[in-house]
Amino acid sequence: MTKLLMRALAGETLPTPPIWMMRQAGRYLPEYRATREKAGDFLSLCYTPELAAEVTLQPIRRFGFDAAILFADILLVPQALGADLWFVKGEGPRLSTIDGQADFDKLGPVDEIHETLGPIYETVSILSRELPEDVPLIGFAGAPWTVATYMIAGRGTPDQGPAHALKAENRELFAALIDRITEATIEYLSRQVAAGAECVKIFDSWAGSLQGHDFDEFCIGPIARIIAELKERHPGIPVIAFPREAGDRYIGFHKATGADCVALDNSVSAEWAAKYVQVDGCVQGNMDPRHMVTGGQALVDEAQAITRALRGGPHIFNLGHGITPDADPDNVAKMIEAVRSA
Ligand code: 1CP
Repeated sequence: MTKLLMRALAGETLPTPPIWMMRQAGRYLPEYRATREKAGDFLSLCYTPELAAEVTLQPIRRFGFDAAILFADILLVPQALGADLWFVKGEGPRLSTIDGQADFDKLGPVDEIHETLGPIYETVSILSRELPEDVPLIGFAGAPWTVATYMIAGRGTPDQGPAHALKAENRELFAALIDRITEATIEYLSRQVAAGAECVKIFDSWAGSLQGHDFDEFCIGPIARIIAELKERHPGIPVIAFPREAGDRYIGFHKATGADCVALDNSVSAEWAAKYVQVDGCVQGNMDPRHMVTGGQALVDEAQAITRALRGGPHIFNLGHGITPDADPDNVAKMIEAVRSA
């Protein structure tokens, strides 16, 4: 198999890890900004298959990454369930909020999400035709907890306060919301795989704000359910799970969820992850995205240190979180060169 990413996901230890980058299609690239301009706004870009496929391909052409990630957003699932969604320039996403039962009751049924999400499956099928032979496509969705935090608050929050409040006030309603998102996510990812995604990633960006039993119930539980159902429907489909800032809860995360690969944020060291997480399977990560802004020898040293620390087992090189709009594209090329020559 020539696809390095698929080999790492299958548990192979490789001399050079496959490389891709969270938010690799994004505002740090002039060609992305040009296509985005053409699309008008961010959501139009997500829902126009030819343009979404184009921005997915741009970083592959420019840098020769070992994987492509579908251009879309985790907030399309709430929108498909009936939430209002819009983006405020310079600020970020806004959604209608969920304060109680009445708001929950307004959400639509899971089997209607495809009416909204159809263009996304079309983007996947364009990409599965147009990507180079050796570059697999990663489909993705947000994990139920992270998606719920946006649906409840109606926006990104520093501490996910509104979601924690609803969980404390009405745990039954909160659990019903998590279930609805879980079921929608299974259908959404399953369609992405049917359309040609060769791997899927589940982003639990706010996993780190769940503790103890809540982490088991609302991070591990829904992710394990999604993975089990996907593997039942699509035997062998590899899954990457990203419980960002999970800290010591990264330990055992492969086994607890059935994920083939666990993605690490940059708050844990690569040495620690090699010892406690990579023993259970493939890991992905985990360079601080700030190096893509600051560059220099520190970038090279850090990229090589991570590569060497995780060389004893299956590893996919990535950042610990998304690349930021102020990053310099030359630093991306420098990172790839550093990893491949480590
Ligand atoms: O103006 C723009 O171009 C919008 C910026 C942008 C982009 C490029 C947003 C808005 N979403 C995306 C694409 C995106 N989002 C991808 C595409 C594939 C890639 O290149 O990686 C992916 C995988 C996501 C996932 C996503 N969206 C996450 C999970 C990963 C993470 O970064 O933690 C989250 C939390 C979102 C919500 C979201 N969408 C956009 C923004 C600015 C945010 C964060 C909002 C907040 O918390 O304040």
